[in-house]
Amino acid sequence: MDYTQLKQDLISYSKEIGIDKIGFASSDPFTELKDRLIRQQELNYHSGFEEPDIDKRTDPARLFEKPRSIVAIALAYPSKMKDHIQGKKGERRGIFCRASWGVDYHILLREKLKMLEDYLAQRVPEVRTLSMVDTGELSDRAVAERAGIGWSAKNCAIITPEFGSYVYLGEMITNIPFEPDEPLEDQCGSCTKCLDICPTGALVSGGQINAKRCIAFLTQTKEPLPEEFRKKIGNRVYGCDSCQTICPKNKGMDFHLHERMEPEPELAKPLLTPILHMSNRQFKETFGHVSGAWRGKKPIQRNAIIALAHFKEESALGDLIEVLQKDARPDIRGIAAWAIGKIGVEEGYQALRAALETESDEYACEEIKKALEQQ
Ligand code: B12
Ligand code: SF4
Ligand code: SF4
Repeated sequence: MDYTQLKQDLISYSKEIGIDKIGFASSDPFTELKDRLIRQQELNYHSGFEEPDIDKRTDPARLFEKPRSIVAIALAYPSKMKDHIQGKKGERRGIFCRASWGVDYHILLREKLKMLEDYLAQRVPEVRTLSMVDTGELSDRAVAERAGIGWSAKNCAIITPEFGSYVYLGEMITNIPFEPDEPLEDQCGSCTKCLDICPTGALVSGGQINAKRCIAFLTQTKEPLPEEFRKKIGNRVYGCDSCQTICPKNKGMDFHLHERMEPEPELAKPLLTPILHMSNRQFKETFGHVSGAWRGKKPIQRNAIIALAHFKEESALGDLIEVLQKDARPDIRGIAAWAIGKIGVEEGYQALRAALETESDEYACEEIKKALEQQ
């Protein structure tokens, strides 16, 4: 079998099916990454969302019998909305990060990888493949870096020269000995814009994140959000793009190459107040197809409450009071109390005083008391 020709044919096929960038890497263990992951865990800088078994994460041979190569792919996503909508007083809006615009990227990349798998199966009867996107064991970024898709930047992202960092990544382990591509040169140079802008100081040094301080992580937690982060979240209801939007390498990068990645403005920048009262079913029907829905409605509702406080949105006071009085979840009642305190009007304080009489949950009571102290 002429594997050089097969590689060229696979590259051509990938273009035909709308894969924006493809690269080839060896399937050797990721030893540098292993040390890095251990260190991140020791520092408690990891998110907890990633596969916990570091050996599996860093040795493809633990996942796949006799691997010979990894094929990495990238799909570029839009950074600007065509029909931009702006929130205003009385109609405040939240914002989902760009990686949650359009149809869930896991679905789109898995479809492309399946097409590559099928193509290889037609050409090489004995081929074996194992594909993954985000939720798999491997570090998608480490694979992409090794395969020459982009460089590993100070904001932690893989930045491609062609599409900036606005790319989703995925990969396929194979038993075919494809010739590996060369990694790219780091092009960050002396720039530190991403580190400087990060609202929470999560980028502790170039290429090193404390995920526990990253807003992208914090917007996805289901636990009560520590006070120090509430102001910093602003109106982000899911994810954070600040270290990417500031990046000079992303200047002018806005690609609309995949119809299903186009954001629906009403979902990407949703009205905040209606989110507060959504049932599970309504939430699923509205947001179920976007990647930002994977943690369910609770974190999004909590973030929507924080966003209303950020705007000091008086028109939402009645809705927040209703949450304070009726929501079954104590931490949601607690955050509503905090938001009512931030809006800071007498009607809100009255509701807080009344709630304190009836509230039985310790956390919610604490939040109500703290909110009342701000009077
Ligand atoms: C856990 C996770 C998170 C966590 C932690 C993020 C992080 N930086 O580690 C949280 C929830 C915070 C998060 C946020 C985001 N995420 Co995320 N996330 C992941 C996930 C599941 C695992 C990442 C991981 O293992 N991190 C651990 C670190 C230590 O390793 P790594 O970044 O994977 O690998 C690099 C480092 O190890 C570094 N490294 C290794 N050794 C050394 C040594 C030195 C000295 C240095 C400097 C660096 C270094 O090089 C590797 C290659 O870049 C991946 C999917 C996957 N399976 O890989 C998606 C993934 C990384 N996320 C992605 C995206 C889009 C995001 C967000 C942009 C979403 C958003 N807008 O809110 C933000 C970006 C935040 C940021 N600045 O990184 C994309 C990245 C695409 C790209 N172009 O890079 C991925 C690849 C998903 C995908 N398949 O497309 N994410
Ligand atoms: S995503 Fe936001 S919070 Fe996280 S590192 Fe980037 S700028 Fe900081
Ligand atoms: S902002 Fe500057 S340092 Fe940060 S990733 Fe972009 S080029 Fe690199």
